Amino acid sequence: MSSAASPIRVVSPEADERIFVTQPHMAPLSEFIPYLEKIWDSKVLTNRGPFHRQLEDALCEYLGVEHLALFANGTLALVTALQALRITGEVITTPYSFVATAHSLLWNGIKPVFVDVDPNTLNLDPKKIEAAITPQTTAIMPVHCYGHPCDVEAIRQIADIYNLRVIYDAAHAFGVKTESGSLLRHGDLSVLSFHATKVFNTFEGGAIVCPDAKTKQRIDHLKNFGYVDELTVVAPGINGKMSEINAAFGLLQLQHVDEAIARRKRIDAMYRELLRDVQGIRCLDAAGETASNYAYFPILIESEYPMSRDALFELLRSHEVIARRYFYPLISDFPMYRGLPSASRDNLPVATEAALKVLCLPLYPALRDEQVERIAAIVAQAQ
Ligand code: T4K
Repeated sequence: MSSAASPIRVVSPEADERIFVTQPHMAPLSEFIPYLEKIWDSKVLTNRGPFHRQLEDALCEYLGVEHLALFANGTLALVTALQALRITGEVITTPYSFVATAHSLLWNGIKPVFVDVDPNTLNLDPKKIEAAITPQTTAIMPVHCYGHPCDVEAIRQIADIYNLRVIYDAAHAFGVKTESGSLLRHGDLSVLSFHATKVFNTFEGGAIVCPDAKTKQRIDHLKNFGYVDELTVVAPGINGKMSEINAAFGLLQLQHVDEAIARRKRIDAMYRELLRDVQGIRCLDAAGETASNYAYFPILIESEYPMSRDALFELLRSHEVIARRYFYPLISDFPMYRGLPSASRDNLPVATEAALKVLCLPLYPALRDEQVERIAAIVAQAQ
């Protein structure tokens, strides 16, 4: 459908002006050159070089956490976090996430046990966790989906009672705070992603946030093949290290992240205002955070809306707006998971419904006000 044929009065963008769900925020190239020059001079490209160490310290300070180990990406960080705590058996997790969450369990030979999500936050529903615990359960892996905090207190209480470890997949939760400070301080470990599509990106990258120096040391060994020194290998570790070029870029990006989040906040507010009175469109609310990062703008297309979620998805595409259905399909519907008893849709009614209703609208710092208005107009005027 072309916009000329559409009843919606919106300006048709040029073919090369497609608006994607996100676009990486990048510091000016000129500011990066001095970092590159230093790397070219030193010839230190990787293996915990100076930029790597500086970025770990800078992120601890920015995020308000004690210890942090950088990784080449968030998925390797998740896989290693499970290794660091020697997790085995069964782990309770959410089906409503990016597939890397559950894949990290399979890579460790762990059985994922899917539990349904809360209808308001779309995060793991603590009320449903206890019923899924078996003698094989060793841990819970919740996700702060879209950067909205899980019910960390309720999860902690269950973990304490059943002696379970908690590893948060905090890939979306960079910089998010609650009344008690950084959200990343909850659980035994939290895992971040610095992928190109994230609020803070290092091209590819990730990190594990941990509470004590001993755990960080174990994680540092695990991400470097298990090497302690030239002669000592203490574990079958992996190569999960972040390179100097990514770390240097991260240091520069950190100087610009506050302005990026401020712009995201403005876009989030614009969408909420423009979509407030649109029947059948529900914007997902914050979940008790005192500082948000506005990582995503998910809307839920309810039955009162004049068209289905997929029809709206296609309508937006016809206007060169490439929204995304994060997270559809559910992880539990992919072939390597769907045979698990916990993957049954009857066990996951809230997640199943949310996956059919959700659409993430474009949200990134370079998105202009008039583009936000145009996207909201397409959603508001659809019929
Ligand atoms: N846990 C959770 C909860 C996660 O969401 C993720 C990653 C992970 C763990 C794993 O962390 P990492 O190992 O990735 O560090 C994207 C990302 O690839 C993935 O990192 C992210 N979650 C997931 C939610 O989204 P896709 O398949 O949607 O990406 P893609 O390539 O379609 O990118 C979306 C849009 O972004 C593109 O249409 C255009 C724009 N884009 C993307 C890239 C990569 C750019 O403008 N430039 C780029 O370089 O998965």
